[in-house]
Amino acid sequence: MSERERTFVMVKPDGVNRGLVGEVISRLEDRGLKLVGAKFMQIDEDLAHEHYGEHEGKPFFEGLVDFITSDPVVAMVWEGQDATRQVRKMMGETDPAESAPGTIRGDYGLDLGRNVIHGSDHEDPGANEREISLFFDDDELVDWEREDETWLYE
Ligand code: IDP
Ligand code: MG
Repeated sequence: MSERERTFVMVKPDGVNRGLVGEVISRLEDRGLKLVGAKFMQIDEDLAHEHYGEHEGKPFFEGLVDFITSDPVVAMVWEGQDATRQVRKMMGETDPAESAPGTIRGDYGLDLGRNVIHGSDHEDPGANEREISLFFDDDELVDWEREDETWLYE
């Protein structure tokens, strides 16, 4: 059985401007994931470079940094069984045009550069922990038990 773990999720500036923050949170909550940290913030240039460091040098990198720093985001940490992989499944593919209806990107996006949500890559070991610590101090994360947790897990 998969471990309960924490993953980093962010509603990007397009999602914030389009009023999709509540929708994203609702979907993750309804699935049974537990919110343990959240921050409404604007990302500065340095943080953008660190967060997207793996893409530095790629043709879309500067545009990506401009976009992600352009307006506020909602940075969050969600906890649950196999959380990183499950959130990625709920997000869809990187390109909304290739994302199945029913996924967040498949329901709310059309363009690769405006794909509403970020989630840690489950295929990149340690990406979740690395991204969480980039955006949150330990004392900004809350250990708590959801009232329905005993009904979510066997
Ligand atoms: P992911 O967000 O699904 O993990 P990554 O490959 O890590 O996808 O790329 C990070 C972000 O960079 C994407 O979510 C998207 O916003 C942007 N991006 C990736 N590839 C392209 C591209 O070819 N053109 C424009 N933007 C891109
Ligand atoms: Mg990625």
